Amino acid sequence: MRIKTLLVGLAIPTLGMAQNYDLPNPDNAPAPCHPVPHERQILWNETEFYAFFHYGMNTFTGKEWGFGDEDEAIYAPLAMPNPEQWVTSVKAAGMRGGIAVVKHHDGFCLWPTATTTHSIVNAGNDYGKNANIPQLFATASVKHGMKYGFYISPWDRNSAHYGKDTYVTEVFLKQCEELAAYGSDQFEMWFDGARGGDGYYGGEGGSRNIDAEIYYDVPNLRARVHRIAPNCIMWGVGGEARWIGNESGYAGETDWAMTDYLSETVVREEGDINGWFWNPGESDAKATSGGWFWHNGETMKSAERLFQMYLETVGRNATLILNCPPNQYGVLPDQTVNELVKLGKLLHNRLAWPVEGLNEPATDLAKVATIEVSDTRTGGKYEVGNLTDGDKETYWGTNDGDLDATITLTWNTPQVIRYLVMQEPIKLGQRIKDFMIEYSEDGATWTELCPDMQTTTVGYKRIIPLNGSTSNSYGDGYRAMKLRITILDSRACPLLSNLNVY
Ligand code: FUL
Repeated sequence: MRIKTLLVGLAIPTLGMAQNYDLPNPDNAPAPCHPVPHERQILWNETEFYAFFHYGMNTFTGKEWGFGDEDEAIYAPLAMPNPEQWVTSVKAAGMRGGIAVVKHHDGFCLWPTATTTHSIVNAGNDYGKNANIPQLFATASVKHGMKYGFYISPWDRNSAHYGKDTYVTEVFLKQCEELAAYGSDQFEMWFDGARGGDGYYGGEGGSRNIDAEIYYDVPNLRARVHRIAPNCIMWGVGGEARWIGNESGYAGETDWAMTDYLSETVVREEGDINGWFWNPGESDAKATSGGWFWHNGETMKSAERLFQMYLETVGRNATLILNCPPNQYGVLPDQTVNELVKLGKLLHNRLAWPVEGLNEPATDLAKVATIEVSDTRTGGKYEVGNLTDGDKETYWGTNDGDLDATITLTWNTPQVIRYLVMQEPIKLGQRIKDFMIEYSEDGATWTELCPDMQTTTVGYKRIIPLNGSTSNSYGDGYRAMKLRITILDSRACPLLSNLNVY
């Protein structure tokens, strides 16, 4: 270490500045292709698929947006709310965590906060008063090995402070800090984009409108929560992950994890190859037919429809936060639970997604193939075997300047193939921008697969239904002796950490 410092120090006056700071690189490690994610964004991305639980005052009024003037006594659960049931139900679908809504736009807080009396402290019955939702939810999540976080609406129609400076300093930031204290290991805090309008505003009424970027003191908000919960992604207004631009459960087929700042819908869905900061997409979508909150008579979407959503979000370099609303008993209804179990089976049987209690995953055919690549980066650490070793830290890649490559999988006997999964080691940036997939049944003649799909970006994860259809992806599959992936272009030498074929 001392020798290196000395050499750099001596070299400065005599050599060009750029070389003087080159670090030794004995493994020929590829340079990152900027921008790159923060470590907490990588951890967040690895959650992939998690739940949203909209529950609160609206569950009892039947509204989607409460006005803020609701009497606290209306919040009166018909049984003790059971967040542990929420957590175990979504775990059966293969989800890895969840976000509980603990304050919606009506301002009613599902924990005893020091900032307002509009909270469970004044609930209509003991079930309501005694169920501290963030606490129960955090405890249940930890018990079941699930990640957790909270939705706290910045817009608060109950608070007389809303729109004034005092709301941010005396109410909102304090509430975020109170919630951060429910678990320093929480993975995401969710802030919706609503930014004012009509409200009860503590009885003063009127319309209040704010500029979210300035009003919520975002840099301070981020810093104060990260001081308590360092790996907590500040979603939306927090600027660490972006809304995917729709609430229908899809991302763009092309999806970059970078953007410039606030962007129009197409950039939200597709990101921006020239974006200057790492701002990966999250898709929020409803598993039920109607609103975000539970309403009598609403039905659950089918497991097949939810599987399609998964392919169009997680399979396109976004994460999926799927809303499953608890009812007035404080539990997920049976219909929800049953469909979630079916979804877990589909993910496990088709994509080998790990689901507790299920032990017959789809066979990963990449593991039994012979894989040849056109190029391998020198340095001894970037071999093709890294694609299938199950280690997210190792990767295959090409030499600097080689922006295209082929990867060919060959089986001894033809295999029926339906899905291709690829992952880039995103800590080195998102690189691949164009690829093509072909298969051969006889080992000699090639046919392109899903030619109408944008086979452009990969990112943290890309899942390609090989028949090109997300709504009917399973189908008959293709009998293949060989499968060839041609990377046609990349922002820097392409790298892949994982490859699966099912
Ligand atoms: C939106 C809110 O206005 C909806 O009520 C819901 O909570 C959704 C997830 O975010 O911005």
